[in-house]
Amino acid sequence: MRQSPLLLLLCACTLAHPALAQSPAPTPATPVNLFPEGSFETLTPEGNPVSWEIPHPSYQKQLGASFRVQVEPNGNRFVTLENVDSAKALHIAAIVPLPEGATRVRVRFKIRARGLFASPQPEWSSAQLGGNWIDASGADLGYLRGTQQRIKTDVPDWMEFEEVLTPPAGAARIRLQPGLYQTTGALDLDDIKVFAEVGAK
Ligand SMILES: [Ca+2]
Repeated sequence: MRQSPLLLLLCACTLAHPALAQSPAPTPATPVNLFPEGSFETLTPEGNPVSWEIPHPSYQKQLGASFRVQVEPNGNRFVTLENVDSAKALHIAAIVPLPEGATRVRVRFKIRARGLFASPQPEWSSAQLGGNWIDASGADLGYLRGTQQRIKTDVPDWMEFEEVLTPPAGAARIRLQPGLYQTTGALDLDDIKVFAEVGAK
């Protein structure tokens, strides 16, 4: 069977330039959010946000606390944590892998809070994003210092925060852990985004 001249030409080009077929994707001009699940728009069949660890219902019941997904009139989803015991913490958690060689990480998040009362002690009692650096083996490398805004008073309207963090040596992922720490009241969360820069010090 005879092959068409066009097909032969295409085969010849691929053989002559194998790298053309394997070229890496060009570097995007704008930073890419590494954590789209921070929008809380995608839910599991059980109705929980995808990629998030949610406090077990029995733990919520034990605390008298609650976690729920809410929907604004425009269809946007966000989550609400409500804590009634200032001796306890209520938080959700998610793991975000970092690219190899990340030298700077920016974390953005939007919150709203009402009825906050932070326990006088310990001093870190507050509503906060919180989290930890984790290495490739799963070992804890310490707090994400900078994301602990320690919000102790109400935030009536949505407010966006951004923190620029320097990963410790060996950091391969971050564990985000927003919540109410030894603080009562209600905390709304949405649009948690993570951006990483590679190479630049
Ligand atoms: Ca959302």
